[in-house]
Amino acid sequence: MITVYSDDHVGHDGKAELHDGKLVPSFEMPRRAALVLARVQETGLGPVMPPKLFGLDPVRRVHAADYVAFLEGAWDAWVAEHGPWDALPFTWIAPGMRRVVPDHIDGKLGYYSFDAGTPITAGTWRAVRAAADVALTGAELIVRGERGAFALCRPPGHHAHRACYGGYCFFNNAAIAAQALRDAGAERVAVLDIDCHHGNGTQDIFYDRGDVLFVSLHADPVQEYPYFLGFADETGTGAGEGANANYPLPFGTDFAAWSEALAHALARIAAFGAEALVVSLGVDTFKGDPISRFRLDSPDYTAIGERLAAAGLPTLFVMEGGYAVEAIGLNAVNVLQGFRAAA
Ligand code: SP5
Ligand code: ZN
Repeated sequence: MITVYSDDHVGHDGKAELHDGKLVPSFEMPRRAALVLARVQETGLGPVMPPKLFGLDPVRRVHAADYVAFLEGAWDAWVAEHGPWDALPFTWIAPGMRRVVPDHIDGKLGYYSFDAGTPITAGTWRAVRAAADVALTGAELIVRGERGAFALCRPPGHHAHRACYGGYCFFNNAAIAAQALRDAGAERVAVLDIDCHHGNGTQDIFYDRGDVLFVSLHADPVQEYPYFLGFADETGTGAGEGANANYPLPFGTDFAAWSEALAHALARIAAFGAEALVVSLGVDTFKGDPISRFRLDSPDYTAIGERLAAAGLPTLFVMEGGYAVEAIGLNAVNVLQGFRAAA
């Protein structure tokens, strides 16, 4: 299986996020991608290739133009106002307030975000562009007939909405890839999100569309971030009615229970008649993850890969979360090896 990877992620290097009332070192760090790449190489999963450059047009197929322009200029605007340390928002729009774009960078950060865990740093723009190119290159491999491909994206993407960042995510790499697959001729595309957190951004981007099915297994939002989306009664709207399926699971979920939900998710994907599958591959379901509360173990990831292969679809894996850094390579690449062996 081909892995697509770019070093351009390293400059996205947040110092701190707001966690349990304190500013703590960012869980989402450059070493994550380095360790996944090292594991890809050490296991001989397959060749590693750099991304092609696609520009911003395919990004704007799922993100608002003003949002993309904001991200491009955010670091410079922040530095001009505050100096060269991480840009973090501190206030947001609540119901009853006005949705007007502020002039001031502090207002803009709140306008275009939904949490205080997602710093913008000197290399963020370059990293998010590269991650989109990595996802798009992976999608192109699938279009060209690969059975599976791995887009080793960093930063992750599934929390990013059409015009809003958060949850360590800026561009929604999986959504960009799914849209690219549609634009390349796939009539129906499914996105299966197995990150421990609900893929609120991906869900919202495709919520009113019947051509992209979004299915997510995640910690129940009554207990876990992102709290405000990801409930089981969210089934899509308009043309998208029936093309969204959430499987919220309680803290402490082990592989047996998780696996049962996966069977339901895969049945939904089969019934939908997808021509291609995008997997939002988070491994923060691992029992050792520092910010999550599921109980999956490393060998379970191999079994997940085998189960995904059995769906029989051309499959693009897009890297999302996973913060037990020492185990991230093992867990992520176990999924890919399981898939490759069974495909
Ligand atoms: C891509 C991805 O996995 N993003 C995750 C972003 C999660 N950020 C907030 C995590 C909050 C976890 N809260 C745990 C509280 C423990 N006291
Ligand atoms: Zn996550």
